[in-house]
Amino acid sequence: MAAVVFLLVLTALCSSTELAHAQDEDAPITRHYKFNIRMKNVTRLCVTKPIITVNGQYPGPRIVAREGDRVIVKVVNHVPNNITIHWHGIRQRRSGWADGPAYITQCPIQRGQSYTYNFTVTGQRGTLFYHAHISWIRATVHGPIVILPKRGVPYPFPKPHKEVPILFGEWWNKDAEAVISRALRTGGGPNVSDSYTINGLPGLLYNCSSKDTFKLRVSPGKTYLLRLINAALNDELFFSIANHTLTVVEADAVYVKPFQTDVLLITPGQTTNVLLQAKPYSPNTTFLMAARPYVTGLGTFDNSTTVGILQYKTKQGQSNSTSLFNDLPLIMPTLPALNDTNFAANFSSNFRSLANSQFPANVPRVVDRRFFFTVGLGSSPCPKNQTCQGPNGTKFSASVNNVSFALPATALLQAHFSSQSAGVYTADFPSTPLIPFNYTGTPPNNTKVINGTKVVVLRFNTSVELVMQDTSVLGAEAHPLHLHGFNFFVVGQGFGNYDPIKDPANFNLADPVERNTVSVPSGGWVAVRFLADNPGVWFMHCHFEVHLSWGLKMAWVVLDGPLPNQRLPPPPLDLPKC
Ligand SMILES: *[C@@H]1O[C@H](CO)[C@@H](O)[C@H](O)[C@H]1NC(C)=O
Ligand SMILES: *[C@@H]1O[C@H](CO)[C@@H](O)[C@H](O)[C@H]1NC(C)=O
Ligand SMILES: *[C@@H]1O[C@H](CO)[C@@H](O)[C@H](O)[C@H]1NC(C)=O
Ligand SMILES: *[C@@H]1O[C@H](CO)[C@@H](O)[C@H](O)[C@H]1NC(C)=O
Ligand SMILES: *[C@@H]1O[C@H](CO)[C@@H](O)[C@H](O)[C@H]1NC(C)=O
Ligand SMILES: *[C@@H]1O[C@H](CO)[C@@H](O)[C@H](O)[C@H]1NC(C)=O
Ligand SMILES: *[C@@H]1O[C@H](CO)[C@@H](O)[C@H](O)[C@H]1NC(C)=O
Ligand SMILES: *[C@@H]1O[C@H](CO)[C@@H](O)[C@H](O)[C@H]1NC(C)=O
Ligand SMILES: *[C@@H]1O[C@H](CO)[C@@H](O)[C@H](O)[C@H]1NC(C)=O
Ligand SMILES: *[C@@H]1O[C@H](CO)[C@@H](O)[C@H](O)[C@H]1NC(C)=O
Ligand SMILES: *[C@@H]1O[C@H](CO)[C@@H](O)[C@H](O)[C@H]1NC(C)=O
Ligand SMILES: *[C@@H]1O[C@H](CO)[C@@H](O)[C@H](O)[C@H]1NC(C)=O
Ligand SMILES: [Cu+2]
Repeated sequence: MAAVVFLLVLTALCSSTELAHAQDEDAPITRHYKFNIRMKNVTRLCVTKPIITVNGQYPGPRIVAREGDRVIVKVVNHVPNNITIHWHGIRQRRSGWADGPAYITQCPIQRGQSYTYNFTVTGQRGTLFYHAHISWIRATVHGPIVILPKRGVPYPFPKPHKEVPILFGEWWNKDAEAVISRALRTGGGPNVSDSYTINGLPGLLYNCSSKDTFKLRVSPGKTYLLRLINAALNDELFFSIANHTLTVVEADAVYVKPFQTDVLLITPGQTTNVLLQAKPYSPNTTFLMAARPYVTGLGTFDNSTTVGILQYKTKQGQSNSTSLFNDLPLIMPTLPALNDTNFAANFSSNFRSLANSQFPANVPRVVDRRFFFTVGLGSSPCPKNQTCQGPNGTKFSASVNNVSFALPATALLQAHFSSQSAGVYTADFPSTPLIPFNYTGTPPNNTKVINGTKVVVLRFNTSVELVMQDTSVLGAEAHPLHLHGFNFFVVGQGFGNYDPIKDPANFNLADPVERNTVSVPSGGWVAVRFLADNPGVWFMHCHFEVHLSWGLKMAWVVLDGPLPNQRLPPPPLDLPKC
């Protein structure tokens, strides 16, 4: 048993050494990967089930690139399910055809088909991840993207001894596709997951799981860069390592002003790089790292805790423990209460851009267009001949400005590119709520959402200010909103209803954090700015998969600019058809 885990760790260490020595060229290079999407039987919590994987691996293999490199990934689908892969956080400058969300930028790759994603990694460095972007298949189809700085360009923090991706995930004993399809049929909430995972392993607090525990072995005195990725479907997670303070240095592949913390909060869709400084000696102790959710919504949730082990090597490089963990005391970290919204607000306010000459914060100063979007849950009527398990016998729904987004039968980007939007989408997505109300107070009694495939059309280089306001229609709840194709600057956040007169005075336009996913606070709002300088169709959605399924999503269409290098090139020849 111990040997299995040991091997896993060895593999991780070997590949992180490779990171440092793999390439000798200075110029950007092209990196080729092949993803065979296939079924694999995997056992967790004593349940064996076939899951959809990349190359038989769960989590999937790591993609490594240097800033400036081109990445080419040929995806071959060997499973009955339709597949697409999204390179979460990659800017995809003028390569929207490679972004991946199903029916937004491409039709799915069907069984027996393949599609080659082709993009460059420009102006980003740090950690991102890839995941399937259709239905709930990302539950098992995801993996790290490691973006190293250009050769010869150091990190703006001490060089770590080793780099270790740490992916958080969510495991269902049942097939996750069956879980969401049942929920959509009945209108009720989906079954919650059976465990959280660290690098695919639930950890020793779950039944039948002690051998499936992630183990990180460190040498005294060394510094480690942990590349944290929240690939869970429906839960923000607190994370902490017992008796170790972590230094946050990067978020969503953008460096931040370093700050120290004992506990992190990371939403689905976010990535965070932290430095772990190992103690100068080898303590006679085994430390646990743990993650469990931060939850604000109504309803049931998976309140369990996943743990991994931090173990010190001795001077000789041996572990001071012959077996996995049983002969040294285990210390568990302390995590905030499951509903600690004050922690969430304070923690997120610590993130600041470096905003120096090498890494400036190019915050749009002048705003061309302002948008105010409500985000939250609602309900839609139960079909006449059915009984529904959503609120008061209705079906759960979720919306932006009361529009629950309906996926089209063909991809929006193709319709836009070929000027054939008629019958696919309409350009009348509301800029503000059609019926204003007290968003965080007692909701009006008609909360039924409308369905539609509506987009906002932006001219090239429009600078956008977007305020996203949580609603308490079905109870206040935090929502991690993710924008494709851009990073945005998080210029403000607060509780209650956004005040367009008073709140902008407090906006941070000097060093706001730049990221691709931000949590709209529970019962509050967040303001972001971005420059629409990337032509294409860009999805924006809640990164809670259940809310995405219920319609908390919309799309921005960014038109071509006047110059040749401001236009979206034509689609690749192998782009899948619907
Ligand atoms: C998974 O296991 C089942 C039962 O042993 C077997 O029938 C099936 O072929 C296996 N699937 C894969 C993908 O290995
Ligand atoms: C990737 O895209 C670049 C730029 O458009 C092109 O030159 C190259 O041939 C493409 N490679 C593949 C394998 O499609
Ligand atoms: C870990 O932290 C606890 C609580 O702060 C402290 O009592 C204990 O001595 C520490 N143990 C080690 C090995 O650092
Ligand atoms: C988690 O939820 C279960 C079932 O609702 C409950 O019995 C248990 O006390 C909860 N655990 C924690 C740590 O909140
Ligand atoms: C483990 O640590 C103890 C004291 O910390 C030391 O006496 C012992 O020799 C160590 N064992 C190994 C295998 O290094
Ligand atoms: C290390 O911990 C073990 C288990 O708690 C204990 O038996 C042993 O005496 C400790 N060694 C030292 C040097 O503290
Ligand atoms: C958090 O949960 C605790 C225990 O369930 C409860 O007493 C407290 O009121 C909750 N706090 C908030 C802010 O909801
Ligand atoms: C419910 O009604 C719809 C059309 O209104 C029909 O397509 C469907 O088959 C009916 N379902 C049942 C279970 O009767
Ligand atoms: C359900 O109906 C009851 C009584 O009509 C009402 O008080 C309650 O607010 C409703 N709940 C929701 C979630 O609509
Ligand atoms: C909105 O509702 C909240 C909570 O009930 C209340 O405190 C606030 O005064 C209301 N705001 C307005 C503008 O009515
Ligand atoms: C809904 O709101 C209207 C207007 O505020 C009110 O007249 C009506 O009684 C409400 N209906 C219910 C079921 O609460
Ligand atoms: C796969 O996608 C195609 C094209 O959109 C669609 O016609 C087909 O029904 C889908 N198949 C499955 C199994 O979802
Ligand atoms: Cu949400």
